[in-house]
Amino acid sequence: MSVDISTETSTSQDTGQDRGQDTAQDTAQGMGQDTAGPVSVAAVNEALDVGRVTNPYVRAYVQYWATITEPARVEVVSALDDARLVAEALDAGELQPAGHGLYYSRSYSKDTARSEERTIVATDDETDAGVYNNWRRGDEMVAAQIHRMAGQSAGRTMYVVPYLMSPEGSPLAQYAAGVQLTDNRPVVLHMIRMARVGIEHLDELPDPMDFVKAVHVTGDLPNLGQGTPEDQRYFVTVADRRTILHFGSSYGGNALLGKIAHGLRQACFDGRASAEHGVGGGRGFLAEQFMLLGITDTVTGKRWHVAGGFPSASGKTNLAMTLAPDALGERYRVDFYGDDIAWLWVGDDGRLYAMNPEFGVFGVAKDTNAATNPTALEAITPGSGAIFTNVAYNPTTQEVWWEGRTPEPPTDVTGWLDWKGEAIADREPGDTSPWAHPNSRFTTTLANVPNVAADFEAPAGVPVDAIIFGGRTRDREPLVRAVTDLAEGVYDGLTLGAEATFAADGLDGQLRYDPMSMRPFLAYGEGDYARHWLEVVGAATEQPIFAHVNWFAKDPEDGHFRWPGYRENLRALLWLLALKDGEVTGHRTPVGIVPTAEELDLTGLEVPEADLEALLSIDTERWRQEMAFRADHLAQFERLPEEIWAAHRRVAQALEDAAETAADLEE
Ligand code: OXD
Ligand code: MN
Repeated sequence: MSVDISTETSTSQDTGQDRGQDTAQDTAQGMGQDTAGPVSVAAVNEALDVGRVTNPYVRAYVQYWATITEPARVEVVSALDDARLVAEALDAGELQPAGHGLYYSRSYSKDTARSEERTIVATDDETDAGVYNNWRRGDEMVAAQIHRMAGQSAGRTMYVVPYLMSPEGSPLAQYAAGVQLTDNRPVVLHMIRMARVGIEHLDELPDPMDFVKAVHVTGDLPNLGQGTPEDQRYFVTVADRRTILHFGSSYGGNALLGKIAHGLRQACFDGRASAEHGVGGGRGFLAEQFMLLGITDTVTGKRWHVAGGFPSASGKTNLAMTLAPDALGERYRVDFYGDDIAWLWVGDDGRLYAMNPEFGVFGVAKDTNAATNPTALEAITPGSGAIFTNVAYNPTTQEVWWEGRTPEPPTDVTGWLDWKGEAIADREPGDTSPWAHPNSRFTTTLANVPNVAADFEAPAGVPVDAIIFGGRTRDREPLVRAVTDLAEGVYDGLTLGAEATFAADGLDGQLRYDPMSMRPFLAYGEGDYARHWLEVVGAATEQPIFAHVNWFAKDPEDGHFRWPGYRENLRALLWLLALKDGEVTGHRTPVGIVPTAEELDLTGLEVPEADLEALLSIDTERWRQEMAFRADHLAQFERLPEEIWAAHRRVAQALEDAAETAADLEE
């Protein structure tokens, strides 16, 4: 695979090495003065030499962007630089200590989340436009970003961060290499936790041009007009040039380019394009916002792997990092692979495989506690190197806190600062605004998670037995419904959504659709994406079972959650895997197979009978209402495969038949 990088990359191989006019001051390793002018060509070359960057395309790319963004110096980093960079960031006040080997960072207050409306996918092919991907022309967006980024790194260091978004030796490693340029040291420290960082990861590129060019320029955050008509920010993936150009944020979701921009958006595009290069038996691969876990039955020795997508706030991270419920813990072991991204492909043996391209977890802190996610808490203990962002912080005691960490905030508020850095003690009486930002985060490596799978870095990935989708719905969805037909499974993913949380968000009970939980990350049109899904998974000789899960059903009378959730959710997955293995049969409904009450292992768990009955049944009327919304949702997508429409019609017809039978019985 190689791509034309001429528009972004200087073709000049001018090393400038013997011009001799540069002093050691403005050369490598960040030794120059802040007042220094733009780094010279010779100084960039020296930095690249010191950083052992020999790939001429990487060198030309760095030179080109240094000319545009005009940093004062350039430094090539590797994971081995972490301790030094942490010390520098502490000295500079970019990080603050949060206990032994733990760090705290605070962002600019208007820069705390991804901005979907400022995020663009650009290509040269208009047919890549989808409903959700904010498609624009490549040339237009490259020119706009060059204009925005010009001179914007003045006085700063441009860090060159070579990275790999896959385990070393993965069959998809060719799509996983990238070089992020960033003028932000905390971003480098996050990248070191979230990706495999170091030039050695790029040593084995099949083609020296096979790296994603990922340029991040922070910009003058207080003056970017965030959320106003004058908004200066743009987060652009020029997917057909394998180039990412993000300007105007230091928040992880916008600034850690290996993660969302490369790991999801670029990889979504590459996954389809890679079919031409024979990947996945000529079908390519899928890059999905999926968690990935392993379950082992220690009695039978059976081992399964489950991948799945959940729209935000539907419990994906908690499920990804779950342990078996206490009552089943002797028998079942749950292994963690990943909480946010999985790449899936069909291996040479015909099985569907998955791997987590990331190296760390960038988790939402809110509501993370010993009950919801004990393994996350263990992954951020002293010495783990974790970085907390936008939580509440006490500089005196070096403690951090977020809503839901403990039932109540610390009673002694002395020294505590909220996420904006304002003293809690100075708050007006009655001020109940959160101490931590609702999107505050912790960043830690996968290896810190106590139940990380022994083979989480295995180059071959792991075979996938089940693909689950998990929405957040209060009444219509049962606890789990299995789907054994591929097109119906893909259809279910395309109609995934979370219920509007406030009346203002939408109609009562109506979903905000989030196909496969990929709405903000799709690189091309939804119809073509559905086709790619059918082709990749359809090529597997052993089909995974699909399922839809819902942990959020409520009793309409008093609003209590019918299912305890969290670690108990494993019971639904165990039933699903037993169904796949032919050990249970469930009962068939128009929308899939649901467990019978006897089949669900409820050892050590009390679920009131009325709740259980509701959890394992289908509300046909509510489903019929949903089908009309689904038809409108799907009708937006161009080139939606006929197989998906046929699946929709089958489910709709089965619901009509069920309604008729129910009416007949009533008569
Ligand atoms: C996200 C994330 O924004 O994973 O989805 O951080
Ligand atoms: Mn995510």
